[in-house]
Amino acid sequence: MKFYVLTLFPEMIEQGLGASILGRAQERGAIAVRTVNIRDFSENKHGHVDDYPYGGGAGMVMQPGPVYRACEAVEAEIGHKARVLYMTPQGRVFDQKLAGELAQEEELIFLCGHYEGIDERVLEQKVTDSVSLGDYVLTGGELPAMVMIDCISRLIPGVLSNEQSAEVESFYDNLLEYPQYTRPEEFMGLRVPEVLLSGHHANIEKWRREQSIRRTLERRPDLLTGARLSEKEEEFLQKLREIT
Ligand code: 4G0
Repeated sequence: MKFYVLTLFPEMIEQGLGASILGRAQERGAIAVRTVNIRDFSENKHGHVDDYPYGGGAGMVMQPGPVYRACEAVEAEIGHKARVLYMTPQGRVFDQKLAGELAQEEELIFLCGHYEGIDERVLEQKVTDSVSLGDYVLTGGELPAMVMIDCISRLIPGVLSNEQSAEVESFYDNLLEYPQYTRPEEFMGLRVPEVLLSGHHANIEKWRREQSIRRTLERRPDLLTGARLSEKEEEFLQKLREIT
């Protein structure tokens, strides 16, 4: 997968995605991240890429020209159509399902806006998907783009090790993760649940599933409608619902 990021702050993207698992994935060639500085496509002698909003109002708006030319440059390099994702609070809310869909693409182009947004006309011309991370406003689209690239990358073969890959499954069940424990066996008087020390793998598996169900009911009951539970697990959930 090749990610292109159109931004006024390429260092932010390079720094953010250059460390840890995604940094190593780039070194291995499992993913590639190419930043494109929108400012390089300014035709203004000062390198300006923003101006006052027509009709008045607070803040500045990114001009269409530099964004259009930056996008054309990337499209020319790719040589075929690619999805252009615009990070905006007004977009479709990003989730694991959309991540899975986007992970099937060969290239993705991320457009990061700043100021009060980008001139609507270039968005009409170039954006295929407006995407939001949630109902809050940030200073720019860079952090949302990095979140999405992280989430999509871990679905791409060769990014996670085999050991890490097992965890990819968890969210697909629509259940939250069970609690984890490591040494010491007792911390501030709190013991690790006895079943985890038993070595009885079937019991451990059952306990973990039940913890996941309990936790999802308590914290994210909305997820449970999409969870695939066995008959026994449905009974367990019914019991929990009777108590609370
Ligand atoms: C476009 C995305 C970009 C328009 C971007 C702001 C939050 C998200 C930006 C605006 C962002 C998100 C209209 C404020 C940059 N903030 N929730 N900031 N407006 O995904």
